[in-house]
Amino acid sequence: MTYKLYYDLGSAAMGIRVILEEIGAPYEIVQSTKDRSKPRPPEQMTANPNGWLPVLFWDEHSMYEAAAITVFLCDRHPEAGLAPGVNKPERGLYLQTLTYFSNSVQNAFQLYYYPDRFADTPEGEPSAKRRGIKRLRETWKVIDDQIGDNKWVLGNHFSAADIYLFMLTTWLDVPGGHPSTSEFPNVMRIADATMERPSVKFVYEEWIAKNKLDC
Ligand SMILES: N[C@@H](CCC(=O)N[C@@H](CS)C(=O)NCC(=O)O)C(=O)O
Repeated sequence: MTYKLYYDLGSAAMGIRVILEEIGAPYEIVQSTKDRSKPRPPEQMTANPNGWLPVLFWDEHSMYEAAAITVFLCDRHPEAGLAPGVNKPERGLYLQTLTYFSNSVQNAFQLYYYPDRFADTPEGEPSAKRRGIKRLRETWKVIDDQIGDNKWVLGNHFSAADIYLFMLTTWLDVPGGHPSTSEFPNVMRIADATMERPSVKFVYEEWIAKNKLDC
């Protein structure tokens, strides 16, 4: 069985690709786009009428939502050790953090990147963007405090939550007014450590080169 991942550089599909690399599962990439002005493959739109990435296909099934795909893949491949099992004490924090990333941190990014979804006139969009930037500061601070002195997001063990955190930090648009990770030293420490993983270097190489990030 080969997973099929609908993908674009810079999209939330990148974190899922890192997870697939860490798992070592066979997968293929289907090039799509996060650009809403461009057509997306019809089978992607059928699986996810919202039109956004990532979408994962396997056998005759498909699903979307990056956090849900993360949980799904890590549970299907426990040998990769990317998530605490259902009876482990860290399981609650794992699910809490992924859901918070998806519901709150990503929502703050959406206010900034897709302000038309939050304002009913073009005149309202700058206000939505500004609120998004403030919300980024608020939500990243909650995560930074949650991490505290932990080595990784969940404590002593690397997990898919660290990959998800790293992916979210790559969306910070500092020239556009977003906070830099240097405002959140615990987040920065984990993002930097995650960037050292071969899976992350492999998946993000092109993106890092284009965005001139230090690696
Ligand atoms: N809640 C979704 C959001 C995904 C999302 O916003 N994807 C962006 C790229 S990171 C996208 O495909 N945008 C194009 C669109 O919204 O049409 C998830 O976490 O999977």
